[in-house]
Amino acid sequence: MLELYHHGSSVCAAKVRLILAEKNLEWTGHYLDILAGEQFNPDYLKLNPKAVVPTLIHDGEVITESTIICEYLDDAFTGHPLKPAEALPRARMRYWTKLVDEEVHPAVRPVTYVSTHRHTILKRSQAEVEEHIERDPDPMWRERKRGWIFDGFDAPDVRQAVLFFDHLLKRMDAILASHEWLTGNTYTMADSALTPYVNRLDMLGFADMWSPHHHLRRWFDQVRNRPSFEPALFQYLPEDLRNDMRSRGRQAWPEVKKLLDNKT
Ligand SMILES: N[C@@H](CCC(=O)N[C@@H](CS)C(=O)NCC(=O)O)C(=O)O
Repeated sequence: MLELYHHGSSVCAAKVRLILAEKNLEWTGHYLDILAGEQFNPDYLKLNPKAVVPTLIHDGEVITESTIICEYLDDAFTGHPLKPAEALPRARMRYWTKLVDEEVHPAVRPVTYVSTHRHTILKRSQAEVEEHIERDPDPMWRERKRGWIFDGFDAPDVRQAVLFFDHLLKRMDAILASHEWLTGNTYTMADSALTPYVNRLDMLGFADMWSPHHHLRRWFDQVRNRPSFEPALFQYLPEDLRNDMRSRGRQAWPEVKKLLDNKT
């Protein structure tokens, strides 16, 4: 039995839901409202001491870290393979999944918080906001989160994150100019790993960031047309949160544009 602790707007959880859908696997969900702080509940911390989603439970065994979960699901179950069989394309696939873990995900958090999540969190009292921040077990993320919530676009790491995405989208476009998918001619875990991040920018109304990149636009259309996309990205995202992210994102776009226009 597969159980997934997840949240509707979590890019990392969406990455895992994409693999589950691509492999046609049955699973049971445990929905944690990460904006309300349910990831900090002591019982959940026993499963995932970093207080983040997703967490997979397979027949009672706990597996954390979204990229590891995705590889595990591909290794443990038959069905559509999402890792290339040959060594070179497999290495290329891992280049992208490593990039997602080390650079793309740390950049999406500030962009998402300052554009939308901070507004939801700031509806609480000052003491409740402080408590929410203090409950994050990771001191580095705790301090960065404090900046995103209280300082918004003035937080020191936001500009760097926006410029990172600008650069990433160009790199993806250049690769996709000569391949149908990120690692070659077949859809792999590299494509599913990047999908929630491009979709995040799209949902926030930042698609102008890649309007000149037509290879990337073609890739995103292909990704969106896969049967896995809608259930993995939107089925678990509550309508009010989706609308909130969309409208807050639209309001944030001029700030993002300003950062893009003043790159140096
Ligand atoms: N490296 C972790 C990162 C997980 C992560 O950052 N999850 C976010 C959602 S995408 C989260 O749970 N955030 C909780 C919070 O912001 O307090 C993974 O890949 O699983």
